[in-house]
Parts: sequence; C-alpha cells; structure tokens
Amino acid sequence: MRVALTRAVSPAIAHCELTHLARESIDVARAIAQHTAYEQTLQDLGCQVLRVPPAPDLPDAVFIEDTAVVLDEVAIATRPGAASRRAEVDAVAEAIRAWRQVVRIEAPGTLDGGDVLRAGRTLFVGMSDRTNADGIEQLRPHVAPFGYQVVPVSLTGCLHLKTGVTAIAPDTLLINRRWIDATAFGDFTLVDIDPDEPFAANALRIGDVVLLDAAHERTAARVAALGLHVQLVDNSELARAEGGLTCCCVLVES
Ligand code: CIR
Repeated sequence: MRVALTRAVSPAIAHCELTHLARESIDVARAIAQHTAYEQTLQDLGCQVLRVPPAPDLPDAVFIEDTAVVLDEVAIATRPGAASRRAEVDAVAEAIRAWRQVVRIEAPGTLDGGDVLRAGRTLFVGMSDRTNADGIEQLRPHVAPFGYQVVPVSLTGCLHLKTGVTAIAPDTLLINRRWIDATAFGDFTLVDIDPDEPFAANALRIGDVVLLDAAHERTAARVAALGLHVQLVDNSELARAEGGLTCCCVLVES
C-alpha cells in the first residue's frame, strides 16, 4: 500500500517564506479547496491519504515534502534551511515512525526534502539556498548502508532541486535546464519543459500517472506525447507560496 502524508493549509499561509517570487495575495479558501482536491486525486490513484496533525501557526506546513525524505529502508527527518520551518519537522517524523526508523539531520546541517530527488539507488540533492554541504554530508552515511549514492546538483534561480527537475518515468526526467545543471543526469532521458512554463518541471508521479499543474498545459502536452498518462491538478494558490505538486505530500510505501 502507498500512504500519502499531507498537512492542512495554514490560515497563516500569507506569511509563507518566499525566495524567488514576489508576494501576491493568496485566496486561503481556494487554496484549501485545491489542496482537498489534490488529496482526493491521490486517493483516487490508490494512495491512503493520512493528514499529519495541523500546524496553523506554521505558514508553510502544507509543504510537508520538505520535512522528510522517506526511502524504502529508512526515513530522514530533515532540518529545513528556513528557520521558520524547523518546527514543522517533529510531528511529521512522529507520524513516519509508524512505518520507518527515522534518523535526523542535525545542526549545522540543513536539508529540505524538496532538494532530494530519488532515481533508483541515486539520491540527487540540490545545493540550494536551503540545503547546505553539511546537510548533504550527513545524508550520505544514513543512506549508504542501503546502497544509495548521493549526488549533489547545482541549481540557480529556483527554490529547490525538484522545482526544476523531477522523474516522470523510471529513466526519464522532466527538466528546466535554465535552473538545473543537467550534467549530473547523464544516464537519463531528459525532457525539456516548455520555455514559457518555467515552473512546469515539478511533476508528481504516482504509479504510472504523472500529475502536472494545470497551468502548464504546453508541457503537459509534451509529456503526454511521450505516451505517458498525464493528469492535471489545479495549484494556482499554493504556487503563489512557491509550492508545487511534489511539495504537498510525503509518500510512504508500506
Ligand atoms: C518555502 O519557501 O519554504 C515555501 N513557501 C515553499 C516550499 C515549497 N516546497 C518545495 O518546493 N518542496
């Protein structure tokens, strides 16, 4: 069974962290409705959706992906690069303990889950403003016993690695090469996003279905043309908080 951990949209989301976007007003009711529809989509695709207890005082808590990296063998509770987000971690780690041993990234290391892209036994890790070298070095010994290699990736102009590259099939990555250094991905087929849709590379793959933000229909057409099964999800409000589709769940194969 596949569990998708999610967390409610905070009523304080207007105070979210923003790095590369200008602050725009967020329609909280609409954000909640879109998030509920996203959870329903995950459920329709066979996930058991479980909500971690809400954290109304933590504006970015809905972006649960950043708090944990869950592998088949172990889970890593992160230490987010934004200090305002560190209090999000404990409740998520506690929930994950039902399925996995949980290890932690400790200070001075920082690591955001949005910077960790798993592809087979490789963990590509974005060297972003949120994830530092110490966090990456702490990750290595946590995962090496299970055969994972950690490969740091340079990025510029976007928040996290997965803002600019995600897997849409086992050997295929969807990428924005303006933001992500593609040289790390030599063994993969790379599919470029439509250049007019810079945020389109954040795809969430559930089984054989590729979820994409409905705002990125040109990129969706490119992915569908590969013969992949694409489904569109409306994410207009959380996109204003610099969040994409991967950010709002932590998947646990149980
Ligand atoms: C932040 O800046 O931390 C949030 N406003 C957005 C986090 C998005 N998470 C992700 O890309 N994994």
